Amino acid sequence: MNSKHINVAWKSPSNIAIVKYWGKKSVQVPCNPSISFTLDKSFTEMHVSFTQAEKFQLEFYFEDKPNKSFARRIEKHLFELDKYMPWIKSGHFLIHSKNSFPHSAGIASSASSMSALALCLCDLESQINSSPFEANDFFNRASFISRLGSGSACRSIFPKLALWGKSNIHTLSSDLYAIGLGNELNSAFQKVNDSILIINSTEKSVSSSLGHELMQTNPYATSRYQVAKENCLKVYNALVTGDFEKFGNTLEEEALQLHALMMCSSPSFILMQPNSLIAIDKIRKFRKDQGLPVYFTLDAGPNIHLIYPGEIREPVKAFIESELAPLCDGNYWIDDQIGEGPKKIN
Ligand code: 2P0
Repeated sequence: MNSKHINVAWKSPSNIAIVKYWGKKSVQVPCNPSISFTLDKSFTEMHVSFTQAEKFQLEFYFEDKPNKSFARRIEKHLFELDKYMPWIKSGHFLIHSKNSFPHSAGIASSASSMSALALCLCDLESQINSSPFEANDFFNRASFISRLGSGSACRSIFPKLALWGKSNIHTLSSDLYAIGLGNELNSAFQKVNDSILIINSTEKSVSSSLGHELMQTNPYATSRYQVAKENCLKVYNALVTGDFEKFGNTLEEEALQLHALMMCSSPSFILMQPNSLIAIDKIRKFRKDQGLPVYFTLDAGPNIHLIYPGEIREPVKAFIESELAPLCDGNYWIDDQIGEGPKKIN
């Protein structure tokens, strides 16, 4: 090892799944392939200072304050990476992390934070070994390492569009890392907007790990995994041909199926709230009345992601401000869009 002390920093975005990952096998292997848009304004910025030491040590700060629960998760992840990055155990890590979105926004931050951490680790690795990776190899490895921290994080590594999980869409697809498909997107999807309506900003009532675990006994699991595979193909075809309507119909089907799966799990969870349903109703009515391609999706929580082409931003913004923002917690919504993926901070 040449370097005794190395600082690295990366900014990495969150992503919104079009076809959802819900259900996994051991070691973060998904039960079905998933596809996502990479976001732009919702990101984590992480600074890692590594010093070679006798013994492993971690100091973790979230928004300049020590954060024990996230530190424990990162420590566990770093120990589990020993097989792939043995140098970790002889390092003192000082990590500062912050998100561009408020912690209380109810947005899953594991995708942005675990991908930012993986990028920092792969960057450290190449400097420690004095062997710069080819760009493609670097991002593949970062996606692989991200997946071990949080499944959905492996999709955040790539610009615009990512596919994770073995699928007949693409010969290079893998259960072990995501691949970027941004350059296959039709021009109709180059400027997709994602307006995130914060219906409720409190913590999720079901953790992702419990949600994935509940799929093991869900009576509809087998048919769900088959439908998800087919939906990946449908969505991919719509994305490359520029068919916003076909894309939007599958987007909504996926979101409602994810919530239906949780409703019929044992124990069961209802993660939407009355205002989520009112918003969905208004969105569908607006689409029909105005003839505009505005569709919705949800994560495993009550917040609504409004997905539409950038070209119709003005009328949609007016609709959000008059009809949807009043349904949000403190009228709060996040004005995001499809993004170019992670960036190294110098
Ligand atoms: C997704 N979600 O595809 C789905 C849709 C939430 C709803 O992936 O246990 O935090 O860390 O692998 O990635 C959330 O699960 O789960 C998730 P882990 P993760 O985005």
